[in-house]
Order: sequence, then C-alpha cells, then structure tokens
Amino acid sequence: MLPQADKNNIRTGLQTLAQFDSAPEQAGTTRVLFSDEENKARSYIKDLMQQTGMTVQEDAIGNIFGTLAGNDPDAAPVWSGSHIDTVINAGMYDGMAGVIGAIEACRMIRASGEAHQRPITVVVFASEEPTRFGTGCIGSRAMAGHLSLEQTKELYDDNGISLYSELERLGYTKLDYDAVRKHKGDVFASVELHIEQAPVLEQLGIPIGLVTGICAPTYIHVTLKGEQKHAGSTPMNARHDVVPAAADIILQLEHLARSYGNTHTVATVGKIQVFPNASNVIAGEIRFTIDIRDISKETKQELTKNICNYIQVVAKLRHLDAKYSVDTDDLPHMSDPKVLHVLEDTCQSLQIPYHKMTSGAYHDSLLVAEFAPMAMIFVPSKDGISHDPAEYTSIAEIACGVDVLANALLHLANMQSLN
Ligand code: HGY
Ligand code: MN
Ligand code: MN
Repeated sequence: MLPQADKNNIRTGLQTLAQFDSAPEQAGTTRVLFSDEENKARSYIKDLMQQTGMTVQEDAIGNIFGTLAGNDPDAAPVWSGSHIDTVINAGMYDGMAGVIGAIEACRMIRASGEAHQRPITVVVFASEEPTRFGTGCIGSRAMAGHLSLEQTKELYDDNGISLYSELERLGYTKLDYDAVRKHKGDVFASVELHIEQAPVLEQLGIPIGLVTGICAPTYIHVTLKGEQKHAGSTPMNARHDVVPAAADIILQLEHLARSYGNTHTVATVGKIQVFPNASNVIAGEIRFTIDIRDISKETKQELTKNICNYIQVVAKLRHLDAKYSVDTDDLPHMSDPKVLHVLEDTCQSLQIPYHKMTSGAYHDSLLVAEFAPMAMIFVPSKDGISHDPAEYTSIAEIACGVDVLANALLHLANMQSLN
C-alpha cells in the first residue's frame, strides 16, 4: 500500500484554484471555460502537473493531459481526472477535488518508487459544466465523437460568442481536431474522484462511495413568443402572455417527473430569461432550459416526449409561437464491473468502508464510458449541498478518496488486462 495522501498538498491545490474567480464580489466561485480566470487556473494546473514529473499536453478542444510515464510507454494509459470549470457561484470542490486529487495520487505513486507498466494520465476535461455554452461535458463529448469542430461554431454563450471563436482566439484551432477523438482501446481504464453532491454517504457515515452507474442529462432549450403589451391597459382576455404559459409548462414538467416516484427521474428548470424583463410590460418572449435526468434511457425518452407534446399544446391553446430543441440527449452508463472490482478490492485492502451507489449528477466519466472502462469514487458532501458556495467536503475526506484512488491507479497500471 502507498503512503497516505498529503493533506497540505490537497488543501493548497484547492485553495489556490478557488482564487481564480471571475466574480470575487459574489459568493462562491465562478470560473467558466476560457474566461481569464479559467485560463489562469489552467496554467496553474499545468505547472502543478510539471512539478509532479508529468509531461503536459492539450488537445484541440482544450482538454489538458498530464502523464506520468510508465515502464511501457506504448501501453494504453490509465486515466483519472475531472474538471476545473464551475457553475455560477459554485463551491470549491465540484470537479476540483478530482483534479487536485488525481495529481496528488500521481505524486504519491512517483514518490513511492513503485514501478508501473502503464502511463498514468491526469485529464482536465474542458467545460464539464453547461454554464457558458449551454451543453455539458464539452471536452469529453468531443473525445466520444459527439461534438465536431463545425458544431463548436453553433454553440454560443449569452454574449453571442461561439465556442469556435474562443478556440480560435486561444490558438486551439491550430491543433488537429481529429486527434481529440478517443476510441475503445486507447485508454485501459478510467477512475474519476468526485464529491457526491448528495447526502447519502454523510447519512450512512461511510467515507467512500463507489459509483455503479451515472444518470444522463437531456437539455431542452425552449423559446415562447407572444405579444409584448402594456401591463395596465391590456385586458386579461386580450393577452398572449408567455410567462404564465411557461409557468404552466414548468408545473407540468414537475408533475410528470414526480409521477415516476423514484430518486433518479428528475426534471429542473433553473435558467429562465424573460424579454424585456420589465415589471409593467407583458413579456413578448421567454427562454428557458429544461434539464431532465435519469438512469433509465426509456424513462428519460418518455418524459422528454411528453413534455415536448405539452409545450405544443400550451402554445396552441394560447396562440403562442413555440420553438424548442432537444440538445445533449445523453445515454446513462453503468460503471465497468471489473474496474469497480479493483476499487472494491482497494477499499478492502485499505480497510476503508464503502457504499455502492448511483450518481444523480452527470460527470465526464459518463462520456468516457463510451470509449473506456470507467468507474468513479465519491467522497461525502456536507448536508448534500453542491452547486452552491456552501458546498463542503473536508480535506481528510478528500484525502481518504485520494488514498483509494492512488492505490487503485497503481494496481490498474500494472494489470495486463482487466479480465
Ligand atoms: O449538472 C451536473 O450534473 C454536473 O454537475 N454538471
Ligand atoms: Mn457540477
Ligand atoms: Mn462535477
């Protein structure tokens, strides 16, 4: 077994990353893809990788790779990684714990002098959060072959800037976009360390979660157009008001999701934009994003179909123009049983209790599963809070996850095959 993770390295890494914040006047941390602050965070992580004896590369979509050489440079690498971009007013652990944790795991392995055949690569996936460009897992999505360079020209942020123009501005378009694509066999196995973002581990008093499957998202971007009118002089029977129409759709979405009565079928509308957004004007346009998750592909498809039908019914009844696009319609994925088995063995060898569980949140590992055997390690989230400044996991809890990660990566890096 390896010496334990260095808590100071983990604390320093997380605290340094938290300083790269585009909205320091607000609570929490906001750091979206290719913002000045995220670019500074990228540089910090690349320096940290180099200090840890890794060779550092970036690909044409902005994924960062730090590789610890193994004895067999031609062997398919073992991966571990996560993301450093955040939601708005985020905490300091979602994604970052997995990146700092993976770098610390590599430092532990290198310092131990233990031999490993396979290279071990830490991956910082570009833009796991949909915050800036409206779709999540941009870097891992491109690796899985679901985001072409052409499609990056159609992804825009709220300021009308396209992902492609950002890639061009930062020089990524000079790199070979075809080389982003990963195929089965390119990666031996992938293990992501992540905070749980729910209260299960804390309630059970168990320090480690082993993820058996990851729920997948479907995003539906909806625009309703009605008639912008004066709020005072327009009688109720003369209105084509998009706001109550959206409210009707959002309530129906909640009703449909609740009707399945299970933990993993969930639906949310967290982003709404009303135009012109004035208290004494009947809004002429409303845009909102529907976020549906499930571990069952069939249920997610059924819920998506039903709410899209409902949007059309409401628009017809209220004489509104409705446009919607079903984007990011991902497939749920189960973890690879053999990688999971290595994680279980590692926990047992370290005598660390663990709990097998599903992830309601999605992660880059969801897309990695399309080309590599993957599994995930969870560490507890205080009160289950995440995507909020109050998000908290203790350094000791993260260090426990890093101990499991480091020993599992070393074991995987010395396996000829997973069978
Ligand atoms: O939304 C999610 O599940 C992830 O945190 N992006
Ligand atoms: Mn997140
Ligand atoms: Mn995350």
